[in-house]
Amino acid sequence: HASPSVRRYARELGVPLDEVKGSGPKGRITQDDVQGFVKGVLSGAQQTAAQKARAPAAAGGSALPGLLPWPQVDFAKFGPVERRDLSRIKKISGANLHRNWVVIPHVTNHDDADITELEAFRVQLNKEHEKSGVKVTMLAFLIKATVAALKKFPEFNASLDGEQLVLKQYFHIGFAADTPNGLMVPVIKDADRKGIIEISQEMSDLAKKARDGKLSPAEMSGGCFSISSLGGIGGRYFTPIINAPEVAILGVCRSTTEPRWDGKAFAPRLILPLSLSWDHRVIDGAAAARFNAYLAGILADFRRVLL
Ligand code: CAO
Repeated sequence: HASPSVRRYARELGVPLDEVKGSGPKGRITQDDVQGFVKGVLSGAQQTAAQKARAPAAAGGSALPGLLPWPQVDFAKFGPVERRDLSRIKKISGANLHRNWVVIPHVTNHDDADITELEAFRVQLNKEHEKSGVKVTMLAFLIKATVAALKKFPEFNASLDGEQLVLKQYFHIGFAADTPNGLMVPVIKDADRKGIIEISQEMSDLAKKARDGKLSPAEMSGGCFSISSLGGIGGRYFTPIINAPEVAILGVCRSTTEPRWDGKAFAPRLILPLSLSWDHRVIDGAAAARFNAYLAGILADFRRVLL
């Protein structure tokens, strides 16, 4: 129960009256009760039902209404433990990854690219540029190949804005960098206008800055598409989480020499595993399979980037 003036007051403040406890006669809600509710929410002492539904599961709330609360376990009961605070970057990237994982309907397509010739070319380039101090990396070729694929499939270079798709006419590619403090995603701006050597140099500078904790917000913003390369570390395939508001991300693992049938015999080929995660609200499975196949085609014969 609440008087019309209290109802109006609650409406103006956006207070859900059914969540306010009344202190008046017969549980009637007073203006003071509404004010107390607002103060409680602002001070963090209280949450609205909508806030509770959005609260991270690990913080004790449920990620979605109806989910069980996060298990509360006294780990020390089972053996010795040590508690460590999450780094600032882990807290920020964790909250972003959690939102993206929960909100975006992810699908991941796996494919392989034959990079035998490309790797030989990369090794040759590095010999030629030995004295320059710039190391040409596979990731630089992947960035350039990705730009070509984004040009061919523009819905991958887009963001959702309500019921509209914002198609970008620029090509800023982010790459995941592992740092002592956690994951960071520096962005190579205008990758379409840069050569492989320039991209390699810039990536090395940005990765160093990321590791030294010196990346500026501008160097991490404006990305259209991200690449997460675990190639230097290992693994076969994985399911990368999309870096919202982007709509797709490419995961790359370690290349291995494998026997491939060339029509007459098995030949040893260097095979790079690709994992493309995409937002099913924007992209369809057929388009994702085509994107991967196109990308693999470019990596197999880099001259195709000119087409
Ligand atoms: N297959 C096989 N070997 C590969 C490879 C691949 N796909 N990619 C790189 N390598 C090899 C390189 O040849 C190089 O070997 P040498 O030291 O013998 O020359 C070594 O791995 C390091 O590679 P690199 O110098 O080219 O560096 P990179 O481009 O692979 O990586 C960077 C740079 C910043 C992406 C990397 O340091 C990094 O942080 N990776 C982790 C990204 C990550 O954490 N992703 C997960 C995000 S989701 O949690």
